[in-house]
Amino acid sequence: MLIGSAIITGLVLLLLTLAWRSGPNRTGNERLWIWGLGVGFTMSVLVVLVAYGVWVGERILARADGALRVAAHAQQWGWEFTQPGPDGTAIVTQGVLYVPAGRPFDIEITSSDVIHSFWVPRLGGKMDAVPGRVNLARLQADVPEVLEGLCAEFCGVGHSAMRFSVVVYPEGDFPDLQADVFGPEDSP
Ligand SMILES: [Cu+2]
Repeated sequence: MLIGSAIITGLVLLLLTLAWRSGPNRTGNERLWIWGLGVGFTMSVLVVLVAYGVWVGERILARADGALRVAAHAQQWGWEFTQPGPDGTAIVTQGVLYVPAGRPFDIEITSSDVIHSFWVPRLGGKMDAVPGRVNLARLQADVPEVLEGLCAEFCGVGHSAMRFSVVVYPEGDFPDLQADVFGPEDSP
């Protein structure tokens, strides 16, 4: 973003200099620069950025295609997760979410007290946990690993300790249930 904005700023300054020097009687070449780059280039960049933003936003919308469903319940100051366990039936865990690798899942995000926010930076897609509402996000973890997640909305004195881990396991090979991988003691 820094490089892109530096290039665009440089172009704008160049166009400004051209316009400043030429006065009201512009040559065809200068018109090309001012309209082609000043307007055409800017609009093209904006359209590409907006299209990319819409595409990224669409990807984290839940769809009715039978994807795996899990749930995240936030409260001051911790996370409780509901997900399919080793034998496929639902289990409830504290601070650790288990999801299979390479398969999209929809996560229902709720809160029982104040507004929190579910965020696993490596998976993208940050979603608020709002009392009385169920927010849905679609996520996918591609390879088996353990990811760190956190509350991304200040929610009181225990906010910084409101971390959790996401254990991504190979499909069909549920790992041993474990305690918090990223517990409060790991918080900065
Ligand atoms: Cu918080």
